[in-house]
Amino acid sequence: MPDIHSTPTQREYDALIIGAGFAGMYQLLCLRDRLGLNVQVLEAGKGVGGTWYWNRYPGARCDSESHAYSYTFSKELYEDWDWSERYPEQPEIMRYMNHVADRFDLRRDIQFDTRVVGARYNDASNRWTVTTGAGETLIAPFLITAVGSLSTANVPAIPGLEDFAGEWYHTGQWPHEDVDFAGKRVGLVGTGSTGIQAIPVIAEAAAHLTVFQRTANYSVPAQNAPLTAEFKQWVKDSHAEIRHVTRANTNGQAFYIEDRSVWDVTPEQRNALYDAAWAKGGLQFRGVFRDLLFDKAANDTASTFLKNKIRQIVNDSATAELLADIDHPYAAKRPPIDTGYFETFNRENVSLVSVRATPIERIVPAGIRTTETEYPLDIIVFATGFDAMTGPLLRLDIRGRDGLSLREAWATGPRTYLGLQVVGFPNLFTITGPGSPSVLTNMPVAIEQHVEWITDCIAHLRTKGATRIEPAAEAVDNWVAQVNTAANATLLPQASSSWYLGANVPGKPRVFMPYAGGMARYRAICDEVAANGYQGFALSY
Ligand code: N01
Repeated sequence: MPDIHSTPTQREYDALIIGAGFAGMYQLLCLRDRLGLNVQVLEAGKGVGGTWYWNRYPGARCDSESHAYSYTFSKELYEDWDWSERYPEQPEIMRYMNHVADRFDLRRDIQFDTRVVGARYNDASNRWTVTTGAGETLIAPFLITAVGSLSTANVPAIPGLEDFAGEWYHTGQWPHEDVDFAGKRVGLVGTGSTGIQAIPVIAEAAAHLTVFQRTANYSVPAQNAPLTAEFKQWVKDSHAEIRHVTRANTNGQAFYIEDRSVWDVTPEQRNALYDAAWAKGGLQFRGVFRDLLFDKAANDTASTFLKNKIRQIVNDSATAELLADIDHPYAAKRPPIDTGYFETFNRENVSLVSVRATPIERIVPAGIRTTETEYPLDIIVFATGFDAMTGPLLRLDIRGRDGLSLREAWATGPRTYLGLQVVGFPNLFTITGPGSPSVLTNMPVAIEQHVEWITDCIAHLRTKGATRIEPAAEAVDNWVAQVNTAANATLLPQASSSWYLGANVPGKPRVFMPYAGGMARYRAICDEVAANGYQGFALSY
């Protein structure tokens, strides 16, 4: 029975943050503990973790190395935490994030189980009103989205899904209970980083696994392993050095791209370098030569090496050819790394279907039907990625001045200044928003940079007595042009099916969304903008 004394709740804060992943947790800490603001975080999940809270599919593991995939803002936190493996598994990342939440007493200002369904800016009061799914309203002058770039699941609209008699899952909305694959015929759609992580693990558990591949993909072995005591000690002793490297390079990783061209070495030396990088494993493969992402002929040498590896590993030549039939330059799509991916296709219980050659026609109660045949299945796993970068923001139904919706403002693609702010949406900050390096980097590094910049900006506004910040239209035009120039200087736009371009979501504008000019350059631009009195932004008093 409803309480007759209850009134609609309307709570006021200095700042509201949406999301309690890496970004929201650190933003809370900065605004609350460093600036002394009254802050509320709203989080849809029942716990902290953000993207990692939902992405708990079999084999989920970070592709950045653990010593780089950490907060670095606190030396004590960095030195106290022990990662167990070279690449942390999802449960270990969740333990880390819960440890951070406890250590900094963050939970008391996070409201869990709360999905934001709308945010409106009121020009007269210069306040944001945020509405939750339960009908609460919260008000604050500053609204900060910390919703991640890869958090809106892309479930393909394949006809017949609702009729499927078995179970189906999307990797980005994985249930918290175990999914039992034993004795089951499983179909997995998608061979991006997620599918490539999940396929070997599901293949071990299932009676049979059918992989439905649309675009073949490169992959380099992760060479994951438990960390030795010696390495762990080195990490603890090297906080300053690791923090410096991750902040000084282009991709936020703990390694530099070699300052060496593909054409500086002989073909034999080149292959030896690729072999060594393959044996070492991981995303460093991209760093063997500086021109891999800029010179197509240079990239072809890496591409040929990697396709030959597939042919060496996979026994069945027809399957090997399907897997090696890759249509884009190496690393023009986010390069996956794996543990036994190509080897999995040598198992008796695994088969590969090219849905490029024989597209999926529909899902039927018994399984998946392609133009060629029907595949009987008990479970379908969609490893079909995300409505990346813009999806998590657009689903919040954000409306700025005069009711302008973000969806309208971005009808032809995202338009931001530095990936941080949007014209018509004063005092809204988008952590790792489109137009910032975000997904082209190691995310915690991009997050720390954005959070610290936003914190300094809000501190500056308060010191100066300014109440409102919004980018100038000209600054946005100029930044959008710089984002395009940076992308066009690379091979990245050549991967026509890439989610960087929004190509994986039907009807989404084809715009290269992240800033490809490198994390170090981007940081320098942001620092300069701030040093010049927030150049390109209009401050009102
Ligand atoms: O998603 P994806 P993901 N029918 O979009 C296919 C990060 N990540 O979840 O290429 C058939 O890359 C699609 O085919 P195509 C990482 O940044 C990080 O794998 O569109 N197939 C593709 O093969 C990564 O890049 C970690 O032709 C369909 C696949 O599904 C990002 O997340 C770990 C289809 C989707 O690949 C996204 O990776 C894992 C359809 N209708 C992921 N629709 C870390 O380590 C889509 N596909 C931190």
